[in-house]
Amino acid sequence: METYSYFADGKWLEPTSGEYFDSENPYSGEAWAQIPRCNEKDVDIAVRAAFRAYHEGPWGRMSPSERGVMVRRLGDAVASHADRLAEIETCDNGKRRVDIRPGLDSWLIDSFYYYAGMADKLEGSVIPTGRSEILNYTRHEPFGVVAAITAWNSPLLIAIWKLAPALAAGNTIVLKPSEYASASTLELMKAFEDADLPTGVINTVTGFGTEAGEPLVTHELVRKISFTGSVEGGARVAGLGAKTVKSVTMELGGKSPQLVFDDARLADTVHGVCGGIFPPAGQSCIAGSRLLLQAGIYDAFVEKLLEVAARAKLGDPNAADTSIGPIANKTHFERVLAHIERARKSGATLACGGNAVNPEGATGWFIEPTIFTDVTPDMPLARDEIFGPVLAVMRFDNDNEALEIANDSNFGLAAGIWTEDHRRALDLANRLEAGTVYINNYFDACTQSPVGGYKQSGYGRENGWEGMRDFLQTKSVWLSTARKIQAPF
Ligand code: TXE
Repeated sequence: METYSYFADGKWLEPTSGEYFDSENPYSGEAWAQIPRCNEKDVDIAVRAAFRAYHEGPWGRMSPSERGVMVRRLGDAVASHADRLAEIETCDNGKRRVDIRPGLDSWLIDSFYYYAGMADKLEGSVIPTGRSEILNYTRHEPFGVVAAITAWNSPLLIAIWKLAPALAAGNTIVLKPSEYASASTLELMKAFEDADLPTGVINTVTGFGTEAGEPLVTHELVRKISFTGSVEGGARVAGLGAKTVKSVTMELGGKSPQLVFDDARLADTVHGVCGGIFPPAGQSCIAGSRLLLQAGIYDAFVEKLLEVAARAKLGDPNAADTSIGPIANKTHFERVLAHIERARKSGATLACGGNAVNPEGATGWFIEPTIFTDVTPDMPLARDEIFGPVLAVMRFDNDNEALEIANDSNFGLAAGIWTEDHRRALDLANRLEAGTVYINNYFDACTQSPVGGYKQSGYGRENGWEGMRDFLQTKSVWLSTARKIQAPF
């Protein structure tokens, strides 16, 4: 059994409570590691270390270019530790190795290189005030200590999408991964030791939302909160942060619609729709979990969909030929099964799946790819985020009806449009209430392109310039060259 420590002030520390909690491998269902159960005392150690690093250490005095070099070195460190990081993340949350490696070999490293390059390009502007004796200019400045809280479905990706811009902007950080998948983030801290960052610039505490997360987001020295998680968790954290008026970025859940029109390329679209939800076992905030089919192609599309879903091979997330891995943790496994049970009684038709299974003798938490047809927009199945391998299929007749169903949701994270009519596609892309809209593709992302939600899917953005802007605050400086100030009265 591997036993981890938490990382703060440049040191590996034991939790002040002396307590640890188990981390389970979802493929076997067995505990494989012990994780520190941090509390407010540990959080205070980490936050004060980050505060010192920002206000007293070399980090705050570094030039943007020097900081850029450091951030770039973090990317190099990830590249050289990619094997171990991927192994631990798959072990900790069951994410398929084939879904983790591409990021650790390229686009997650690009996050560090992209923002490292942006560190010395955060130009302010000179404002034309029209007053000859005034020089007014703006500066973009870091917040100071950032609290970054991540979810269990993609710990490394979510952490890196926060770390790279926040550090390049000049902030220091205290990370708290989900209690369901903390180990890969701690391994990331080990990898970062190669980069030789000043002490206290990056710190990681582990533990539960209430015991470690709340002391972190309410700490007086924390200035910025970047949260990825559920709507409930996000609303709670935003409320707590508001008490001390902290700036907050929220990446929350989704119930993203896929709109398929009768002129769509059938086989490709079925692949795109299946690929938009089943490979991560639905455990992605942008999973396309609502399928809206135009009446004319409904039956043919569902038939093809069931054929493809039936081909899915559930199994070891380390194996290259595994189509769908396990559900990341037992709590969520039971949550998804409960959603399926409710849906069975909702009047929708269970077209395939719906069961917990043990592929190849695996003893962990597996659920078959599940498709419900004859779903109506008022059913919980069409409204609630299940965050599992469950697709809700609905029917529509025309563009306006499709749009109405698609936007009839509290969520607004992503949407997919499948049609050969580019005018229709662009028109709908403008009218869909979602932070990301895909046309004849789904699920892609890159460091340069902002992601984030509309409505209860959150606010603020990650990636792109928008992702950097959220870790900066703007200052306006007024310099007067006037030789005399008039008497006020
Ligand atoms: O969320 P939770 P989960 C969403 C996804 C799903 C959820 C799953 O849609 O709904 O996340 O993640 C900490 N004070 N996304 O169940 O419970 C908790 O410890 C402080 C969206 O983990 O909200 C964990 O670290 N912290 C996403 C984190 O919050 C608290 C991508 C998330 O936990 C806390 C991935 C509290 N009161 C998943 N309560 C996207 N949009 O990008 C919990 N936490």
